[in-house]
Amino acid sequence: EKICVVGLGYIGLPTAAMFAKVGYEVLGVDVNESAVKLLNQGEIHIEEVGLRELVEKVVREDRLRAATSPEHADVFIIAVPTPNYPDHTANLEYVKSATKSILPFLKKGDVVIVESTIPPRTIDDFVAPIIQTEGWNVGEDIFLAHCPERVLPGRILIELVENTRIVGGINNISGQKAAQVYSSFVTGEIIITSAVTAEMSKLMENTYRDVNIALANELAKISDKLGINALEVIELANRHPRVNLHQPGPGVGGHCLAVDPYFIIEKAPNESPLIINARRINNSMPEFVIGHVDKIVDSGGKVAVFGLTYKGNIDDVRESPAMDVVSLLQEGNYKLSIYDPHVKQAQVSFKLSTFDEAIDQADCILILTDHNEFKGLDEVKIHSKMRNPVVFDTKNCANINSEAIKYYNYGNLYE
Ligand code: SAJ
Repeated sequence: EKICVVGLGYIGLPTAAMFAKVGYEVLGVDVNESAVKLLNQGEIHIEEVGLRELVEKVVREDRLRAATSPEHADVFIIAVPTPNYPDHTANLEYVKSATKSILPFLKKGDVVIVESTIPPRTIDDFVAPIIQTEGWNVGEDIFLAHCPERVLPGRILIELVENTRIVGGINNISGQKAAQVYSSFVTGEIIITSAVTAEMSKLMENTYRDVNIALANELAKISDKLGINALEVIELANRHPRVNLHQPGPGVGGHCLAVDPYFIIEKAPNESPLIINARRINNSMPEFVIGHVDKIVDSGGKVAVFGLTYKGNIDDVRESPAMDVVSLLQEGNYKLSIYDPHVKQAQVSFKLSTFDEAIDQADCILILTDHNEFKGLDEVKIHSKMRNPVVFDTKNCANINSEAIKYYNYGNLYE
């Protein structure tokens, strides 16, 4: 059988490689010509643990190749991005053009699967009608399903195989056909449901996390006002068997949690006040951080920002709250140095410093990301090189032991 995967990003490429590994003939399609060229040489344009080796092998064995347009196949998988427009509604242009691009190559009995994260009802109201324009009876001639991806960057190749997979068919037979496709490599459970339930389940997973983080961030603000150690409260409350408070931080980033809840809000704004407020609270955290930097550092002082990525030990700065904190600091009256061992200079428009440059004569180290490198900082160096040895750790990750360094996290900001 032949599979055509449209979109060779963080999801499409590993998925294509996995199908090739288990014996399908796979064509990967992308508009990015250099990515296509690289792939045909057995190389990859993104970073993911284990992916390089896998792709090299399946390309060498002629089971995976890439092109800029689709071909006839038995299964089509659409894994293109669905970014937000500036007003936060979903931009479905890539889904639309990907779906249109496969139309000339469809034959009776083909299976079409959308993996991209999409607002509820998109399969029924947007994707199916595009396929119907060619005269196909969707659900009878062409089987259509939404199978959302749920993998965590850094663990993609493991989670693709082991996670439970939700398969939402436009009708039952479509669900069954799509489930059969995934059963070739998924060892986790495969659960068949409707397309709209699959769409909503995916969105609620990320919304659940966003709302819970907002609750933790709100707790941090309340505790700050009342002089309570928020981090200790979280630890103790979580000793309850049915409580799982999340961790507060400088905000929520990434292209999933900070984006997906808006897909629900867009469809039912009046019914989503909790989700809307969670987004507001999380978006307000960079200002909360700045408010405290203002208290800790005198005007004209030097702030050493540690960490720019949206979470620890990755190189992704997209939608990162740390980038918002940097913009706000740039507007304020500070000298700034910025250090992130995972970010390359070409990724950002401001100058990056080394650790030594960053802390030199600084008045505060501001930790915004929980990279492993920040978990055991050189306290002797910090103490000797900083003008004022102060650390403000918004991720509660640095283990500062020296009494000579003033250490703040969300547990003692009120001090
Ligand atoms: N964060 C907190 N406090 C916490 C946990 C996370 O502030 O207690 C912040 C992180 O620092 C980061 C953001 O939340 O800025 C998101 O990080 P994350 O690790 O929660 O998730 P992502 O965005 O890397 O990946 C999520 C995952 N979804 C869930 O865990 C429900 C992943 O499984 C999805 O596949 C992915 O979104 C996606 O593609 O939708």
